[in-house]
Amino acid sequence: MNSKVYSTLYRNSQVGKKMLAVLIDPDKCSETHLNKFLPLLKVHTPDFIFIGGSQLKISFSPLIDLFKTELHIPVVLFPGDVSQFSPNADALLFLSLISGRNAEYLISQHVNAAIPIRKSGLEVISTGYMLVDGGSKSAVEYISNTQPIPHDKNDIALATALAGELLGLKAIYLEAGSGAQQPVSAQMIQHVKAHLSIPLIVGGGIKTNDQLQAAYQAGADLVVVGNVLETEPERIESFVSLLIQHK
Ligand code: 1GP
Repeated sequence: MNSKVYSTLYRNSQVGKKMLAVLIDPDKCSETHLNKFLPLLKVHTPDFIFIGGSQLKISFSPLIDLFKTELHIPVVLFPGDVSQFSPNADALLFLSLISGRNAEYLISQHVNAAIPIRKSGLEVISTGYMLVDGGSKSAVEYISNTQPIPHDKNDIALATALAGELLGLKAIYLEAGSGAQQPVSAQMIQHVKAHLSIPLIVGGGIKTNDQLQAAYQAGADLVVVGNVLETEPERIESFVSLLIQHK
């Protein structure tokens, strides 16, 4: 099976080359925003575009095609549920919400999606998705009807991430929730990273260079930023400058 995106993710994580993904939520991506954001992304280009949202029901294949053609970087699906699938993407984060105990998001959606995904030939990156308390109730928490891991329970986070790795998942995503008041703490990232052998993705509530730097220094291999760039797209310039220092 095709593993181009994962090879990059894994190789970079092994040599400590940090990566940045910009999350695009098609529901919030107006034409006006795109006209401003795309030219900036062409100059200050992240490693990946992630595309997805919690409530998305519209077809977003044209948007995937646009990012692929304009930026020449991989576009990775970051789906809120099974309906958010497009064979046009380069890869799919096949997320299992391992911090929760709701079978729907642990395995059930996956059963429904498995056959079409396999038929599509799309690269699949099985990912342990871990929701961590970000200071306010997140859309993921509400929609998935699961409880996040408390912000300071680093051992629970570590045990959950390790269980994911031992089950054969290929990456772990520590998620404070889109627009979180506080990102995942540096202590939690550090604690998980110290014992994990697979790539560590971190996202949720990262709005400043200091927060991005803290996540990288604590051990995040790939950081995902979304919300802040919807309101302040020009911030991508300083994020990418910081990223370059970690390459
Ligand atoms: C959300 O981790 C991503 O799933 C990004 O979060 O939108 O808060 O940057 P933000």
